[in-house]
Amino acid sequence: MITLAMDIGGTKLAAALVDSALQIIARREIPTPASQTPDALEAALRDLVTPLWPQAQQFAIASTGIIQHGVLTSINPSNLGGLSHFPLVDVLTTLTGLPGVALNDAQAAALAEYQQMPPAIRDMVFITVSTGVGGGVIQSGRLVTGSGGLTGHCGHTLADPNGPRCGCGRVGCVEAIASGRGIAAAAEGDLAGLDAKAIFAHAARGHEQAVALVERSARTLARLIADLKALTDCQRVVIGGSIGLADGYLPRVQSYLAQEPSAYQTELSSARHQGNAGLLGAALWAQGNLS
Ligand code: ADP
Ligand code: BMX
Repeated sequence: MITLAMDIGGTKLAAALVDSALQIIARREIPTPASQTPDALEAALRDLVTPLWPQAQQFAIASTGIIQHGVLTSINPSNLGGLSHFPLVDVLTTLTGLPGVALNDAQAAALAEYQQMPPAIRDMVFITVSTGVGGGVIQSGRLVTGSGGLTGHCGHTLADPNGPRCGCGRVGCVEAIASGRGIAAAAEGDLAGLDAKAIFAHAARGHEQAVALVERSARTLARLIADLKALTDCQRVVIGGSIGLADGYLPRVQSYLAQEPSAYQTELSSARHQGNAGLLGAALWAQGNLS
């Protein structure tokens, strides 16, 4: 059984053919279209999957946003160019004629990463630090999605009541400070207008403001992890997303977490599947729900 897996993020769209042993046999990636009308997203998805889908028997989507009944609803529409609703599963079924499923990107990644955990770990949280900040919660060995699909949306918990307004409508969310968009939005002077990747490159060369922006993100994430430990008693937090996986980021988070009282500390690790965690988690979800 070959699954066409897709990962829809605020910055990039990825697709892969994944076999029953969860091996990736082909993979493509394109930027998320800048003008994100439903038509633009549909056209980009068509371009992405056309070379792949004829070899697949089913599809599986990991997507940014709250995913319920195959429909994407943004909690932070500004992450997705203002796109608030998109009928993911219907669009892909029409495009490919295949049966398929969809779930949130961080929830999918949590599922894939949990497969790699030692059996003693029953409670785990995955956090993506990427365009936004997303999360997936494993409790007692099972992925929790919630009745409304919202479980794990830890990017929208409060980091600073005096912080920036988040695209979700709240003020001071973790995402508004720690995410790629949050880092870029706070940049001033010679860093103004740069994306988070470029700001990390400046930080690596010791640029004072860039270092401060990266530290602010890592400190905010560490506090979030302490909150998640209190809420879920997680034995492990796995960090992914291009910012979460960036050189030196995890050790920074670790050093801020070490400043918290011991009850709020937990083991941290980088996503074993790196940038493929969402794709593989979606394929696993399809194996459990379709095959
Ligand atoms: P998506 O949000 O689409 O899943 P990513 O996980 O790649 O995509 O996250 C995109 C964010 O990560 C952007 O803000 C981008 O600037 C930033 N980014 C990409 N590569 C790097 C890198 N090597 N170091 C730091 N930040 C990066
Ligand atoms: C936002 C939210 C989450 C998502 C997270 C990471 C939207 C469109 N997305 O908090 O559902 O998991 O971003 O998304 O409201 P990414 O695009 O950074 O991977």
